[in-house]
Amino acid sequence: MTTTRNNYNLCDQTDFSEKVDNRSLRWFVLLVALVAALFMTGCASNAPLDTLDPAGRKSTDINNLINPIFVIAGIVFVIIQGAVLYLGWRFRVRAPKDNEESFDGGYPDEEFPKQVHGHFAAEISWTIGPTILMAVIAAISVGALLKLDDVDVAPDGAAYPEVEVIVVGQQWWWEYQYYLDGVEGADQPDFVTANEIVVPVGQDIRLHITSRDVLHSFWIPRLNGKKDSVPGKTSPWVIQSNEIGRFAGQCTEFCGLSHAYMRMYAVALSQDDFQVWVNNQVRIREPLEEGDANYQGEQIFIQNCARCHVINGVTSRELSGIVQLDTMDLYGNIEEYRDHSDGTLSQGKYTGPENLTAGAAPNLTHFATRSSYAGSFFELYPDAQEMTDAGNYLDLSGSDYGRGTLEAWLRNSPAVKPNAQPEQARGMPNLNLSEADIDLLVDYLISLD
Ligand code: HEC
Ligand SMILES: [Cu+2]
Repeated sequence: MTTTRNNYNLCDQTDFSEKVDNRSLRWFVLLVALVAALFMTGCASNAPLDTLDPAGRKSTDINNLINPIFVIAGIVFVIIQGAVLYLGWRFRVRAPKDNEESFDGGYPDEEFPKQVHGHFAAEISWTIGPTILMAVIAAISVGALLKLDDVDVAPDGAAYPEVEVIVVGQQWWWEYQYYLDGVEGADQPDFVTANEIVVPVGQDIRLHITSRDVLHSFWIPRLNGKKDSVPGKTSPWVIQSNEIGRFAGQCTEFCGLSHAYMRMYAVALSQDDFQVWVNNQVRIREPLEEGDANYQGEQIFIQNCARCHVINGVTSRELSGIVQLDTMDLYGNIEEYRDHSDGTLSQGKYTGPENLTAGAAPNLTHFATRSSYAGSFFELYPDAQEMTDAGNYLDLSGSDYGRGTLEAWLRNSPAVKPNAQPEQARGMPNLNLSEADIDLLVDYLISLD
């Protein structure tokens, strides 16, 4: 049954072409915006988050889920979009040709397609088909999720089966508390580091992810999916890498001002290098003697920095009477705090000068062994990525470093990373140091290998 439409009068010829111009302009703008947005996702060249290039067991599981679903979704997309485009083209409204007679704003060769009502087979198939498809996708998704949630580490052949790490998120950096014999029964970590979580290649490492302040989310895309870091709660997680190298990560739960600058790296070392790294990290420093090259820098550090930062063996209370901030006691619970100079526990919000409600400051005992700092927003060594990927992470502290950026950080850290909110005491404040002191401090910091 075909009818010719002879009362088409939505618009006359001129209106119609104006509409087309307007509409295609709008589509063009939308398309440009879309393409630009796609390109912009590749802009953060210093934080390459690659979800499609798995380097570990868990991220491979995720990738194995993405691929079949992408293929299914792709086929459905092509069929549906193909049909929509074809129908749009096949049944488009045609303007009258010059030699055709137009009547009353109508279009002479317009036809109504055949109308179908209540086609049983069609209705059943477009109900059952997608249902089966969704059921298949659901089944493989749930299977993969269960696999990811399985945080039992596979210890087969593991060289360091007991190592566990408490991961503490805070505004806006990550702390790693290493327990070489597992967290159970241990009352304090063997050492504490920041920004970079170092693991032996090939081995599952059990993480316990938590937060000192607000919600964050721990995500190293090439090694595993995201795990929220929740204050007052500890979530188990596992990372494992099959490759030696450095893998970028990003906090993926919006956590305030500097959320975008809250990054981290996971570094996978050969098993031998990992042991060397551990042996160095547990090392406690000796205070320098008068006459040592960096003695003056260390003194300036103790005066200006030790109220927030710990250097094991140097900033202890016996030496300086300073409150140590490397435990959760002080900041984990702002209703209650412990003064480490005499161990007393007090009620109420701590109001001393070191009241960083966002958490303790990074432990700097082996600062110069890390490739990045301040939430991995700054690289300490410009060629850290290449060196680490080539297995030379342990040699970093002997290579060139970015003195200028480190000076800028000490000169006025909130100016280079939107950080300190004085009324809330988040991040590292501007300490108004003299250039001479900054010089000495940089020399000292870079000596902390
Ligand atoms: C009021 C507390 C406070 C004081 C005092 C302080 N800092 Fe900090 N510092 C922080 C916090 C918090 C961070 C983490 C900031 C971030 O990552 O955004 C930090 C980060 C750093 C880092 C980067 C460490 C890393 O591995 O990420 C260095 C280096 C540093 N501070 C050096 C110093 C020096 C040197 C002094 C003394 C001149 C000093 N800080 C004084 C709180 C403080
Ligand atoms: Cu965060």
